[in-house]
Amino acid sequence: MSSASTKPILLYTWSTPNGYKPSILLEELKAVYPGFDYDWKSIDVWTTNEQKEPWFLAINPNGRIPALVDRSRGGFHVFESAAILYYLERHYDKDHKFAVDADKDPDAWSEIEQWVAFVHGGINVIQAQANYFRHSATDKIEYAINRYLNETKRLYSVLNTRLEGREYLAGSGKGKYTIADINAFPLVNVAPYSGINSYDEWPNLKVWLERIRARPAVQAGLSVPQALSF
Ligand SMILES: N[C@@H](CCC(=O)N[C@@H](CS)C(=O)NCC(=O)O)C(=O)O
Repeated sequence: MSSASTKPILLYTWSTPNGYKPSILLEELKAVYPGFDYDWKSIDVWTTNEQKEPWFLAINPNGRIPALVDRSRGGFHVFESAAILYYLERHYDKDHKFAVDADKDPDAWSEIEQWVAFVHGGINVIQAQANYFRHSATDKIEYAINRYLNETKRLYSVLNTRLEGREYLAGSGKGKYTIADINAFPLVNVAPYSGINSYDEWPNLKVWLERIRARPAVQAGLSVPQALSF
């Protein structure tokens, strides 16, 4: 990556579900808006702890990935994966390909916000705890492992119910592929790492997952900085 890059967005990321949310949307934007492109910088949050260095804390005071700098808007900083999706949508998706026009269709926009909030405040947090107690905690606390695993499953059931007769989480009719789906997909996609070995109890969610996985931009986004294997 050249320091003289003319690409508007510089994304700081790593191969995790939260990191993949913006890289998927950026790849989707690249696919539909000729000339749009972005740079990314890998922050290895597992081994380097670069995310806790002062230069990075100036971008994200929470010291976590993802975060971005918008060179075309005076170096404006954005952190929190869901906020990044909203930001990119507002400034780089002028035709509302991955959302709706909030002024023209405020209820459809509200639905997007609701499903983003449900995942950001729910699955994001709970599944992270499921992962922590399963993989990282030095004490294997059965109660905590089961509590967060079961709560993750309950939240998946809410998504599954929402997806009954629908293809996507928000939008009228069968729904429209939006940032609500992009925000949820990378988490559901790593369910096996969280101790969920089969999606069979959520048939609507399973089909939704496959539908989104099949998108070329999603596959491209899942390889920034690299594909996750576990
Ligand atoms: N709520 C934040 C969560 C970000 C987060 O937890 N990032 C993890 C990787 S998925 C991280 O940077 N961990 C390194 C650390 O905690 O130091 C978001 O949605 O952006």
